[in-house]
Amino acid sequence: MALTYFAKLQPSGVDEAIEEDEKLSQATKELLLSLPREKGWRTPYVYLFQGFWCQPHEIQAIITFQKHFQAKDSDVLVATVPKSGTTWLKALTFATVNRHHFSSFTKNHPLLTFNPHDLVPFFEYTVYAQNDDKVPDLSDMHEPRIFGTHVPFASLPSSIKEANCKVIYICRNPFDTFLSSWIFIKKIKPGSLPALQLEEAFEMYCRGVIGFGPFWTHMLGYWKESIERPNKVLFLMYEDLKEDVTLQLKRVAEFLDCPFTLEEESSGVIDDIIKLCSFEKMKELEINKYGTFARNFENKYLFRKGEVGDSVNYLSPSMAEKLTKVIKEKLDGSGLSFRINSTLVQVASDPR
Ligand code: PAP
Repeated sequence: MALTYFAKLQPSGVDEAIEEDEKLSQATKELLLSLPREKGWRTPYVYLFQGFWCQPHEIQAIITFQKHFQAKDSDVLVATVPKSGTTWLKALTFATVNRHHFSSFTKNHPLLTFNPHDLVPFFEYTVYAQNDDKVPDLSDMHEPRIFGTHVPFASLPSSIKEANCKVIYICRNPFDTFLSSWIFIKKIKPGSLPALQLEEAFEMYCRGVIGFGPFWTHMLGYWKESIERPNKVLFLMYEDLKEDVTLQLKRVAEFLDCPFTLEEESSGVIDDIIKLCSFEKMKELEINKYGTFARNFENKYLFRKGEVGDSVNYLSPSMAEKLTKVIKEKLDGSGLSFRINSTLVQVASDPR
């Protein structure tokens, strides 16, 4: 594969940051030495692990996840490429699945005081973020358990693939996903690392070098599974949610075997959930203005603009053209396409 070949051309050797990292086991350090690596977005390097690019701590956590996680049939998994609408979908899923447990969507609802990432934990950043010797006991978790992950479908533990648990995937057009990632990482990156310039980050993104990328492999993995097993994987689009969130939320509830009743619909339950999870509402909550995620970054950075097509304000015509080509080439024949903002399409087809 061209990607692997390129990565192998990079100088190999010891990464000092890895050597001194006490949170990484010796086994992980040795594994990292054997993997192709490239300059990272947020860490000095990302490593090509099981066919996707990943940061060292995540690789260790994913190995623990693959080794120990036992899926239950009632589990729900929210899966995404980073910056595709994870926070939004986690909130909508949590509020929908647990709607009978809370008497109000405006008072005392957990989403008013917790960030969605705290209520729907990521396997790779939260659940299995500790060393292998500290594997959490998940048997006491309230059911249905809802988890989040950025791990590509092919690398999910076999128990998830084999159990009757459900996976909801949200996909976003790569133009906006790229932009959202670049801006987010610029804000949260440690000061010791120089910020990636837009052009450099864009080149890396187009080659697939970004956390959990290439983006096309990630999307296609879940896309194909959603076609082959529509009861297992529901494939959603961020742009569709922005256009008609009611329709998409009803799809989610039906897929999870908890459809909204006519009575719920007429009494405004769907509207209440949508309002509670809306960008405007979530952005203004104390927890999302001043809280932090896993002591890693401030929650406020998860809520930027929440719009479709903002990338048109950042990408040059030649960049838009280049990414359009990459998308066409990589997704060709798959049936997966994006209703990209018309201005972007115009820019991409009119290189000056
Ligand atoms: P993550 O992968 O770090 O969890 P994720 O939530 O997937 O991030 O993506 C963040 C994007 O979703 C941001 O997009 P932007 O940079 O283009 O603005 C963020 O604004 C947007 N977002 C967050 N919450 C919502 C929401 N409730 N409704 C719509 N968009 C949202």
